[in-house]
Amino acid sequence: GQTVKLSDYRPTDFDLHAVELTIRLYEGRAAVRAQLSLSRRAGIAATVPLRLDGDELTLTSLALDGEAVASDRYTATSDALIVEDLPESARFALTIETELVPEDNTQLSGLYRSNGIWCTQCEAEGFRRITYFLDRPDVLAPYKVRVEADKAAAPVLLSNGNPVESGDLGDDRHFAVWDDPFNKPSYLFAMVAGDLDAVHEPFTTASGRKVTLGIYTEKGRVHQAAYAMDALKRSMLWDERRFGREYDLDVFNVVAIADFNMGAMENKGLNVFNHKYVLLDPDIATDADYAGVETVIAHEYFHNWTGNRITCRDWFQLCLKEGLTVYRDQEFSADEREQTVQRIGAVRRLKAHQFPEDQGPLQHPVRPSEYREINNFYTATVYDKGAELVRMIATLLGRGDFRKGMDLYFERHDGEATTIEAFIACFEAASGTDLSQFARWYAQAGTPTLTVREAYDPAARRFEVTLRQTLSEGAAGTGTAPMVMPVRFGLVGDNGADGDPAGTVCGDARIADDLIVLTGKSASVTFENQPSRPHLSVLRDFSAPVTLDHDQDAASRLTLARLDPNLFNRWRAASDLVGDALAEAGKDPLGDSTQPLPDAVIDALLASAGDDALDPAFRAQAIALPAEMDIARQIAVKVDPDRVHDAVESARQQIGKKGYPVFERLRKGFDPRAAFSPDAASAGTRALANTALSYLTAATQDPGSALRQYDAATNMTDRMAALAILAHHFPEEPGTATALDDLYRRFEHDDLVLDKWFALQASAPSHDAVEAVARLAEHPHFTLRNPNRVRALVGTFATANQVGFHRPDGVGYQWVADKLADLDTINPQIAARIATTFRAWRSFEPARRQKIETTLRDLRDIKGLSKDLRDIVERSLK
Ligand code: B3K
Ligand code: ZN
Repeated sequence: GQTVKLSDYRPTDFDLHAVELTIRLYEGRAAVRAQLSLSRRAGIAATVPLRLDGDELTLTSLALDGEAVASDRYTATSDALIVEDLPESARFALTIETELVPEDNTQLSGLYRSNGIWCTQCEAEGFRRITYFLDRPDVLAPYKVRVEADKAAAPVLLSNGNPVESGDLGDDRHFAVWDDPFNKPSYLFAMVAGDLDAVHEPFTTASGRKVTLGIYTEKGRVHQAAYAMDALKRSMLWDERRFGREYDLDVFNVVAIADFNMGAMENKGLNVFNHKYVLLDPDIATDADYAGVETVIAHEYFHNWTGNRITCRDWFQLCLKEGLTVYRDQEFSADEREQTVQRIGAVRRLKAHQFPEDQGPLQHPVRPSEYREINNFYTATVYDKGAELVRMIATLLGRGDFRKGMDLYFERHDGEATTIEAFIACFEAASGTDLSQFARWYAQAGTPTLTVREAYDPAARRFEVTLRQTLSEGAAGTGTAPMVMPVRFGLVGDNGADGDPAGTVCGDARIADDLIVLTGKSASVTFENQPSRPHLSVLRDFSAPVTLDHDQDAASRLTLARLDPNLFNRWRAASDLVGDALAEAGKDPLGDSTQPLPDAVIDALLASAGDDALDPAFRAQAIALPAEMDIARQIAVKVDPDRVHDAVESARQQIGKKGYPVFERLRKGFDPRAAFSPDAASAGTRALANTALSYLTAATQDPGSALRQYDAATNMTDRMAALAILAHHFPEEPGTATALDDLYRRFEHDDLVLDKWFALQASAPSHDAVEAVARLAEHPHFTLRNPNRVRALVGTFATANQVGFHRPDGVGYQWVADKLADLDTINPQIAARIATTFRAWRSFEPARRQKIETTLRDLRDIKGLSKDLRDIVERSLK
């Protein structure tokens, strides 16, 4: 494959002024006519041809200003159209006709059909699969789109912008015309046509614009869109209040589609969603699903300003829209739900997905400087670490100046395709801060380590804290210079109260209030008048995306786990104590992994769990054990997943036994028949009760209460929680198979619940799991053509079943690799995404490590591998 480099960026030779598209849809084919108004850019020689991108295209006709272009003036291949002898300076109109077969488009990029519905997905480079085009984000134009289709097959015809015209064509066909006045890049184009149900609601913006909101679903499912509609309205209001951003068209439409490569897509005025992130009701969806819908609806809506009104100059700037928009959706969820719980969730995700990426062979900076396949860069690093960088800017500047910087960004760059440099410059201008050193975060890959050492001198009543940052050179080789690290902290007394944070800095740092900003390799901070040794609560709220190395004594850690007034750090203190103990137990091949947790640690966990003054959702987080994958990452070398699993299992039993009275009390206070409400508080109550149930069954080794909860459940959250306990911990119990069959029979016709059914079985930890998933892959409801189904079975097995996937004989690796090879011929983007699971191969004990490496090499040697999958496999082996 060819490598694209940021340093090679240059603007196009031609300007695009307007686009008119006509899309005619028929059974088995689509005819596309694109009329492009273009002109040669000043200074570009008349001999320079126009080169348009294509991908698997068939040209049927080409005209210049209405006249057919002679065949010696152009070259058309499936992936490019080159036209010579174009006017020197005048505008000209190029009319391009292509013909496609949407039914055969299994990659789900470009124009395809999902359950009979025609739809498009263009980011990053899908528009070139519809017509030849300057398919890059810095080419902006207004679009006018006419869609024609059979009335019965597609009564609904949608595109970007505002509807301007529609009518009858005779022959049972009709048309609609849509006009999008906002300049946009091709990746934001969308069209949907089909027999859809819809719900509409009005929304009036702060300045009085009347907008009609629409959500479209497959027939018979529109009643499941109510929560999404509610989340959309709350998102619109929040963006007005928090960022002063209003919506700008007469309509805003969302369409839910069954076959979709990712979560959703922010096309201007016409968001297209994976239906998993729209369709909900209490019978089919869990609380986590509700939270997911709220987040994704908000995220795509927020893109209207951060992504659409202001877009990216090139794909290297992807974090300009994604990191910023994730930051915005995180802030929205924190405001709508509970701040600490949201932050804990975001940090857990960052550590589970971004840290391993940043510490392995697929490492890349938040703004990469080269790629072979851009779709492989929609990563946790670009999205989630990208959001952390925006969060750090907000922390460094403070809320007021951060908002001023955002306002300036919207004012300066509205309508542009711009860069990270331009974004950062707005915050520098608004605050008078020099952010040039901070900008290294965008260029240097890797997770820095923040080392914290403390010393207390009782005679002098002085407490001294030393901070040091280090970054080791990883696969990306992007440098290790010191970065700007905001470190929020508190000095907690034995009574759990924060002391005065005033301290004196020595070295490359500054301190203001409870924030130390480390700018050089190291610095120390001295706190005087400390009559007793304070408990240092450092990196509060995870104020920088770093690995913390703090050799704090056990007494302080336990105090913080019980009393830190910063709840985020209270959670982290407990979760680190547990994580460290489990990593110890999981790593030692001779040690005893049956009592992995010291009593004092369990008591600290139970203190939070039993504290009724705390938010139930927080309490549920406080006693949730780390994922096996997180423990494996902490062990880092010679990992044996079986040992890690055993350590976690015995910790569950230990906590369950010691906490029995607490968990019993929590269960007593829980009414499983209470009417379902998806709000955060109710969800938190369910989370806590279901965590308690899991510990109780671990303590008693009796599935009875889980079986009863499954049968009595009045919502999917409680039902799935019970079923997960049964499938994961009581696989031999006859009632488990009965419950799994029951779920299947109840929901056989609901693909979203079937995904849960597949995923739950794929995640059940056992050495026989590979046989189980192999059997499920033969199930009539399994198909490689639906990304959700593939993720549910293959993706879940490969990422959430450490014991099964890493079976010592390597058959788990082999099974996944075989599926990926098949999938690659159908949908390379999804194959490449799942293949990233192999990237951690160097961290396993020698036998498994060698087997994963062989699996990767065998994959690499397959002829005709897509460039998506090849890129991941080759970089993983590096
Ligand atoms: N921008 C899209 C992701 C497109 C992925 C292309 N491979 C969804 C989002 O981030 O909002
Ligand atoms: Zn996004």
